Amino acid sequence: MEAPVALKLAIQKSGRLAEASLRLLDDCGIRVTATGKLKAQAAGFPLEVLFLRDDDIPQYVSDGVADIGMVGENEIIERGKDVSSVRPLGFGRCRLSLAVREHVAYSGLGYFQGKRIATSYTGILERFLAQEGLTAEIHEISGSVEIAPSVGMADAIFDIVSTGSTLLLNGLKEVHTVLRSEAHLIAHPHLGPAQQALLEQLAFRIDAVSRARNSKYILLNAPNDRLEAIIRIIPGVKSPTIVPLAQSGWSSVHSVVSEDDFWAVIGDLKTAGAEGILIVPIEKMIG
Ligand code: PRT
Ligand code: ZN
Repeated sequence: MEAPVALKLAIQKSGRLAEASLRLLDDCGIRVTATGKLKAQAAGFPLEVLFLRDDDIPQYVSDGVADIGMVGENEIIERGKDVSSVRPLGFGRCRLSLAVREHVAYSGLGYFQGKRIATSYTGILERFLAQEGLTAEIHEISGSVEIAPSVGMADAIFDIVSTGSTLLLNGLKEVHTVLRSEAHLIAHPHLGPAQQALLEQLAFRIDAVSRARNSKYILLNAPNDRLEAIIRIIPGVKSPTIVPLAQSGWSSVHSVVSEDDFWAVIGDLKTAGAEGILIVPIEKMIG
């Protein structure tokens, strides 16, 4: 008998994307027990999970050893492998930036002409310098790039920055952002029909989770003569639900607000006369 088809997903074994990748699967109803082994069979979806170094994920997916993967855009672009991006995943956000020693009087990208720059992202840096018409000496190092200037190995670094505290601790300042990155779901460019169908089911679940993560359910009470103003502030997915309260002349309004403009919306609602505002997380949100 033929083995049932399972989609092979590559995720980071350990590191900054590992936990968030497993949490996303879990929110999609897919349970994976990370046993420290190379592979695991998931429950809740026909999925086989491969645990790899993030650097290797684009290669495994482009070779078809894995059908799909979760990996940072920085690695996808740096590796230059033939993979298609299916979705941004909303975690692992960072930027790839140029940084110089803090006392340098930096006046623009011309500073880097002829300088020594340490990085693990030689491909992205080379392309960026060429595009800016600059020539610099690129020193490839695989870890602790931020110490290169203080040990005299480089004048500047090109590295991943998130909060900026690593730069600060090493006496460096960020002067130019080259790329903003987040984790993406990637796929082998020529999946078979069974794999493609499974990928679509998985992407559907991921969309429902992403939408829910970016939204909050909001409930509030308001006098009926304020309802029009309030509905203008929280139009909802289709339109808000309005339920009369036991107290005459008052209603309860239910709607959905986006995480991004959440605090601004709350302020506007209070000004418009809303009371008893309740904010509730949404578990899943289907299109
Ligand atoms: O072992 P493996 O090769 O799998 O892991 P890794 O050590 O290469 O990667 P890892 O786990 O550090 O990062 C995996 C991915 O997370 C990266 O490719 C990025 O897409 C993303 N990401 C998000 C980050 C950061 N934020 C981040 N802050 N990757 C690295 N950093 C490092 C950065 O290199 C620097 O040393 O954190 C430091 C800077 O952080 P701040 O907050 O001090 O600015
Ligand atoms: Zn890595």
